[in-house]
Amino acid sequence: MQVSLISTTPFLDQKPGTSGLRKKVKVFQQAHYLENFVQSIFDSLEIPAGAVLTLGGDGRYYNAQAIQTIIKMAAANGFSKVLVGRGGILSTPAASHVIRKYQTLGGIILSASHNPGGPDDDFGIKYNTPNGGPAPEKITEAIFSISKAIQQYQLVDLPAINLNQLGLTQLDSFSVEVIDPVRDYADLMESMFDFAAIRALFASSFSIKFDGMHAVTGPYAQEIFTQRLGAPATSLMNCQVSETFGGGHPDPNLTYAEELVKIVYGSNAPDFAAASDGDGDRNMILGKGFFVTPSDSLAIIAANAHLIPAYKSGLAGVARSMPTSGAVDRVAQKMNIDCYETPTGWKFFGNLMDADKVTLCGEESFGTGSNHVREKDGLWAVLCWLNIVAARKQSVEAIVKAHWAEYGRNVYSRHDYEGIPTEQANAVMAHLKAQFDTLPSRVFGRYTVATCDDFSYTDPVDGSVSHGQGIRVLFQCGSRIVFRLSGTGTDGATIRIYLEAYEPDVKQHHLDAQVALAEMIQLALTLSQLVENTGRNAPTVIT
Ligand code: VG1
Ligand code: CO
Repeated sequence: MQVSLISTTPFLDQKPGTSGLRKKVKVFQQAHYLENFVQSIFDSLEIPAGAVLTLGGDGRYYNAQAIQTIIKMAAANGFSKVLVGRGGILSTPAASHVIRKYQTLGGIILSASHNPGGPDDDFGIKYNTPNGGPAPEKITEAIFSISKAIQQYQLVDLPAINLNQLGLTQLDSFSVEVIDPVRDYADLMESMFDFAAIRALFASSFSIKFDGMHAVTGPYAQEIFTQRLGAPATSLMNCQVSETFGGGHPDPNLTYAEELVKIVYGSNAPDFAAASDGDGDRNMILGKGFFVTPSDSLAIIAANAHLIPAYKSGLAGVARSMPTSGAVDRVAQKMNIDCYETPTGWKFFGNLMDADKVTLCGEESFGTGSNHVREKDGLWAVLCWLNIVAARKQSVEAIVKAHWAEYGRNVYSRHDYEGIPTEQANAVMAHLKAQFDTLPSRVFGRYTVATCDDFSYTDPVDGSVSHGQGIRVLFQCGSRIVFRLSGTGTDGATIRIYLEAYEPDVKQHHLDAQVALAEMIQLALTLSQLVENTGRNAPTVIT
């Protein structure tokens, strides 16, 4: 195999964000742009003889071309084999599983997750380490610094691989194996959950609706829900994978999964409904006319984990991202296990899981997962809920309300202001920081500020420190407001405001979160001067 060295010049914007490098497709299509980043990943690694790379993406526009390029570069950079999902497709949790199961030297995942796909929309790429998890900051920083100095990349001129044909293609000492993207993952799920109980539930009058949002989980849902668990085909919607996600925004929340939400709040609603995102790592859980807040979902899965075969011997500990509500902390306290608070992004959970400090983790952004892989996992979360419903023989709403009655309710909401000019968003954050010294002890209606800061995290396993992870305003009553700038968007800046208040009184638990949090929502706008700084008077998305 003849390795060609191609001269290039650096792009200075290849800094990975919360979850890899995300840019418009048009940016990735510039000559050398993808190659520079991939070479920077490879240059950050020691690639031993015999190394195997896992490769796959969420199937969005530009996935297939990028896969062919990365195969040629992997061959040139000394990998002996690439494992690639059929059609170049692997959900993010399935990719994590493949990396772990076949002990590959990590993997490259092509995804912009919940961001829209298509020629004018988004593409993304990230490297996952051999534990199956997103590269930690010290590696993403190394990749970024290599990308700023890169002079050349390497590739081998191979014929295009037929990605639709399962099996091995040998090219000299290098090979590509196209694997079934679904089977290994479905087997893993079957080994963890009580499929017999869920099958019996589906055979009763219990009905479900799963919305694949035209994204990567469609084939996985077909295999798991209809083939293995016997749900009728009508239980699935939007499960045909499309490069543009059917022109939609594959983000499973009350705004973007509106088709499913209408069904759930309509007449003849199913008993259970769920959706997942572009790359299959997020989930939304709904009952009949009822929405489960992701932070509550994590807490409820933790509290009921003993009902799930994989966790019946207990949990080592739990972790949540800082902006995620403290509902799971209350469960951990009662179970007498540790609860860790990390910055936003799954890359911070990996060390805790590798060190056996935690079994379950989650984020308020519709991400829940466990140590079965090192990514959040949408279908896994759906199966957790189905297993719990089957074991408790109660509705989703009854399970959530019983949980609140026992632990109190952490009333929670997130308001996103998307597509704000960067200077305006920075002004909002700067205005907040400027008040750090004067806010403590100030009284705003029923809220008195206790402390405020910009969250920092010290990894308890390797001691690495991450600063600037979100502004927290903590009130004396335990309520709090968090302000963060998104690290996954590609259009200007997105300000996220996270609001949380603890309500122990069962008589108040029926209240809509927006009503219960109304005074705090107003206070968040007053403190941040968001309307004055941005001219926006309503959030783009409320979850
Ligand atoms: C968002 C979420 C974060 C999540 C990340 C990746 O990041 O808030 O919790 O880990 O997306 O999820 P940000 O920086 O935009 O707030 V995924 O499903 O897009 O890979
Ligand atoms: Co995702």
